[in-house]
Amino acid sequence: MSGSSETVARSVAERFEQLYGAAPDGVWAAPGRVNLIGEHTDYNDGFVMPFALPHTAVAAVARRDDGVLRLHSADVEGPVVELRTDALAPGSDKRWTAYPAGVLWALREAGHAVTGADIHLASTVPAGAGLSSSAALEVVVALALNDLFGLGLRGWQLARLCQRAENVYVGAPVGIMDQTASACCEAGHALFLDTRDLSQRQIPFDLAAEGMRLLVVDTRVKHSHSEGEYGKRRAGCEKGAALLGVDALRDVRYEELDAALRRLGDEEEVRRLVRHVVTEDERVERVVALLESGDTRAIGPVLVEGHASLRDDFRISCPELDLVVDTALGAGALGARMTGGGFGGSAIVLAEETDVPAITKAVEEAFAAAGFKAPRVFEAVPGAGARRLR
Ligand code: GAF
Repeated sequence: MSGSSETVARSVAERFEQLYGAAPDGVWAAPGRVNLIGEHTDYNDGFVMPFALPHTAVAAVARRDDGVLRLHSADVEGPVVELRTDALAPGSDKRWTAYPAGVLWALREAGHAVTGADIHLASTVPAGAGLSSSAALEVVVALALNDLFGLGLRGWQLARLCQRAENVYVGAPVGIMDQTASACCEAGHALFLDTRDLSQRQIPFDLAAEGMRLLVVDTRVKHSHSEGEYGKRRAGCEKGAALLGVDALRDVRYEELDAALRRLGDEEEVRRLVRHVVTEDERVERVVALLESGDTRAIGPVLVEGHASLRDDFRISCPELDLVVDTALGAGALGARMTGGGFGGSAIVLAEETDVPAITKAVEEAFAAAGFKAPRVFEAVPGAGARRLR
């Protein structure tokens, strides 16, 4: 699926009509995201700074009023799946359909009279690459249902419901960053988000105007949040907050970090998790300040610090991600780090435009020499958040 959004909307609508025998009521799109900085801070009530990718999940949708939900995806083999809205139950579905069905369940559970839908989905967000393909699916369905049933919910409210769908219906203990990024990002900007109250600031982020580029390197090592490691990190952070007597690690001030770590005594693993989260929140604030003062190149070393913290303290990197970062820096990148949940997925590289070919070549050669699968490298320009296409 590629082309202008009008072409994409038309082809997704045509496929809908073939599947369901009538035109959809509309077509919507929601993007995947890259996180510039602020990793594993969102479930600690902290700060994040994602931006939207041009890659989107697109949904053609028609409203139904008979309690039936029909789902089809261009990206998964198989026929239309038919479910009853009143039979949707958390944990009952282990397929891709749990994401869109979970959104409908969450809306109904929150008291919204959503009485069914026919949905056809198609996505260009790479799956399992740490670029929020699941959140894009959730948000596009939430936005479509919001419009078709006249719910009047704002982007951040849809994000909360999508997070609930993923936490409870799908069973993945994710934070709120990805859904909010998909729902609320704006083209040409990164989103500075306080995940405690979802207050936000759009920060202009136009690297091309300053002769720089941001590359995404998908290592093609697949990751999944429903597997245990993400949940273990989250539980460790919650334990740290409880031991320190705060609601969330966001409440541990950076200036008081050393004292807090001393209070954790011999809880070595918890100390490492706490140190990552508290220093990462500080790094987000530093990046915001640098971008707002026009010192964009200076964010490079902050990204590198973030990677080291995720690798050494949070321990969620992997050899492929480390190789991207080390190779890119060796080939002249301004900064680089893993992005997203970790254990695979993607890294980002900040570079002078003129250095991009040499860095890309160096990374590809390093992967080949290490015997790793060839990575997928592309440039990321901040795109628009979720929207109606037609
Ligand atoms: C994943 C989760 F879905 C997010 O909520 C966030 O925790 C991220 O990992 C790490 O920053 O993308």
